Amino acid sequence: MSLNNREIADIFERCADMLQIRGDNIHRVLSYRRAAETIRAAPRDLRVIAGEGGLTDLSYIGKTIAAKIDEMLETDRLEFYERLKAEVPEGLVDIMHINGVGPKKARLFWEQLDITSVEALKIAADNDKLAGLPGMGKKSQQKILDGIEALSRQTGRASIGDALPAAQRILEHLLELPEAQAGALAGSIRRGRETIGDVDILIAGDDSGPIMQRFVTMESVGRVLGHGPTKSSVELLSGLQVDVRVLEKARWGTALNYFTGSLAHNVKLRQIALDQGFSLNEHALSPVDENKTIIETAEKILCDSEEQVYATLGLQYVPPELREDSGEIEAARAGGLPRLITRNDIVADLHMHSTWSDGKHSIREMAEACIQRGLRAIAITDHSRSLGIANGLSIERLLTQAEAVRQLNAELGDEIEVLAGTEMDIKADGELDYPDEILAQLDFVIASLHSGLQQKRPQVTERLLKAIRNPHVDMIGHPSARQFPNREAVDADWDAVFAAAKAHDTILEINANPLRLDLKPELARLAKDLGVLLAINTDAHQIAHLDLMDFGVSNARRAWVEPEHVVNTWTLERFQQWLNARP
Ligand code: DGT
Ligand code: CA
Ligand code: CA
Ligand code: ZN
Repeated sequence: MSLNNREIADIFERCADMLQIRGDNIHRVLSYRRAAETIRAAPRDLRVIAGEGGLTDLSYIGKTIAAKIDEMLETDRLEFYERLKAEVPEGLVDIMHINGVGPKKARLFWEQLDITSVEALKIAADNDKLAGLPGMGKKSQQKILDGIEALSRQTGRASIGDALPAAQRILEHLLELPEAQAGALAGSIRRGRETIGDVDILIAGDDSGPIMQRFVTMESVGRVLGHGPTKSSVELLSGLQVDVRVLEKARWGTALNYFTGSLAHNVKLRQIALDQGFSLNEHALSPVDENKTIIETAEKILCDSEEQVYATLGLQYVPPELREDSGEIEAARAGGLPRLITRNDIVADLHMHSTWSDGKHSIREMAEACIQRGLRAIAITDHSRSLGIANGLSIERLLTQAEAVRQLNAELGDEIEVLAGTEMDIKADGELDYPDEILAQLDFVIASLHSGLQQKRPQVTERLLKAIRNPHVDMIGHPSARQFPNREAVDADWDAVFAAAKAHDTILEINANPLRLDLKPELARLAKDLGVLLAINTDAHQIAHLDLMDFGVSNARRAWVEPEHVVNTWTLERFQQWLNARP
């Protein structure tokens, strides 16, 4: 076995981790980390790139790193990494990735208690051995135990933010072939789930040979897991698994329906079909006798569209995001499916950052990028003063920024409305980061949890309620503070939070960043059902992030959300009226 892109990236990543544990210069650590990132994102095999002499053309790959890549391609090992392993026990790398640990603490546990594995760390924490170490206490010890538990729950699923662009590229690549008559993504990625087990792609065509050949020989393939005429599977260099199925165009509707799932939705549909005298599978609707056995002599119904499948069963067409057997079939039968929100309904983005805090672009650059994207209103919402790590704004800087935003707004005229806002921290002690008289001077105030995320339910709930009740707070940002892959949502009494949001007319956010997607669909649906206002925002820290809106819209669709429930679908006039009616 020779090393592939992902394995080489992993080795560099581990080198970076070990250097960091050893206490090396941060620039040296970062050079390995960035190289790993570049390699993970590379769409082509490193072996091919190296063969063309193109390694150093990749960003963050200089001569030193390129030489190490060559060494790994030739010898399947890296001497530098072997030497590091002799010095820094490998288990420390796993330890430092536990939520709440990091390189310094990993080193502390190693030096003080000779701990070199996650298991040993868990035993030490269970026996109360960590709490007495310098800079540690009962709380941080418990946090580590929680972190170890979270680690064991990790599933190896990909974020939709990583999987969707890769899947779309493959689909387009296959559709370039004349043999490919039509194509679509299916499975969980079509349903817009926040994590993806594997990517499912369907292609319609009569001659599958060239399609499968093109698929298994793509440059981004790491390993071929199966190669047949109707189904092939590969593992990409990134580690993502992709299945491609080729089928007759005449059966497109039943096939797309079957492979989109979910399994639970399919099972219910099949029962409805049986009740009407048909067996439903990926190939057709086949008439059955009273023993539910297929009547071989009877003519089968082939469906070339999903619409036809649902119509034949007497159902409204069910959008993929709803196919989770959570009431959609009953609603489709009664003609009561929601008119789901779409990207086109969105005319505003009320949460974004600029160079004033931890964003990459200036407020003008962000505003102009939003004009290009057709938005009618945005809010500039940089971090607040206690978030030092994100260069949060002091009161003085906040007020200066608000003036700069209003100036910009005047210059941009009718093209877009730029609101002066803040993403204010709800501090761990429950206090808000700016006083009311300052908040009163802003156009749009977000309050968000960024710290104290491990607190117990009553405490977290109280913090959220206090922010919601403050008349100056217009919206709660990413309310549960979850982050993929390993930061759990806070534990809060959501019934109480939603009731308060409804009572005080405070918006709850659906944060569109694919690493957040917060509120998650289940909670957003509950909030919506209670009449709570929602907003879908990108929380962009750079211009490219403005395009993450689609993920938020999918998430809202999974929550059965209609345009009416979402304030950034409203006309500017209506939204401003709403704002003006607030203190
Ligand atoms: P994933 O990959 O774990 O994120 O989730 P899915 O939903 O993409 O699941 P996957 O890839 O195993 O299968 C794709 C779809 O194919 C699934 O949503 C429903 C359909 N499917 C798979 N196996 C069966 C089965 O045994 N019976 C039926 N009715 N449908 C199936
Ligand atoms: Ca799948
Ligand atoms: Ca699959
Ligand atoms: Zn933010």
